[in-house]
Amino acid sequence: MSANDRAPVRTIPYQPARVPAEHVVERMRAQLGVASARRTVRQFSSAAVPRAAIEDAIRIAGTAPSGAHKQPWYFVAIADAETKLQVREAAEREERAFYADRATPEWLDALGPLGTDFHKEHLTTAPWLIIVFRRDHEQNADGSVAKTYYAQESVGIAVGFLIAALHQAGLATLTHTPAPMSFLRELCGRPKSEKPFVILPVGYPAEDCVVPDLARKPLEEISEFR
Ligand code: IYR
Repeated sequence: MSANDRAPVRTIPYQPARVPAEHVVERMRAQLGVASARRTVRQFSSAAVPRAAIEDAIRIAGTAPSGAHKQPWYFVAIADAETKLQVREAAEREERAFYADRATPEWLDALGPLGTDFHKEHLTTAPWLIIVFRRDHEQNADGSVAKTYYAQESVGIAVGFLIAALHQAGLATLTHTPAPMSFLRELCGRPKSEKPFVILPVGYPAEDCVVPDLARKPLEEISEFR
């Protein structure tokens, strides 16, 4: 079937309440305050976080825009202690090799000030691990294969939504990408058509949590207006 033969999508009205311009400015300033307070955390409390909150966070991630509306993401949320330990052991195996051999001297130099190493305690301490997969294609109901488009970009945006939602609800995350991550596919029983994208440990920061005293680039350095 060619694109021309397909019925156009049904449309529905979209008229959200209009926010006056001065309120847009105020609201954005308030959001800047919230976003600026977010920090990536490496020390998590083991205090429980209700599953309902994680479910809604994933629903929020699932509202992200995606190429051809293919929604090329899949989330595996893990609270089970034994499974978290398996993820940790496998991740630490990869990370040990990364720090010992795989990382270039330049990369190790860039990571030096952050003080990271192969120990990944957060993978067992955080009450939840959300493992995000990128779907490169999907099976249609009739068994045929449907490609996804801009999957990398789409999943990146969805993870942005997810991190922001978790933060706004009072939870902390760490964007963790052990390399390679293919062990996550086997561990989570996901198909070859899905590629692990990131692990997000989720929970409250530990009581004694500290973060590096880093500054964010100012507006002038990250943008220009014409
Ligand atoms: N994946 C490793 C290394 C690492 C890489 C980057 I780029 C970081 O910003 C932080 C860590 C690890 O998690 O330790």
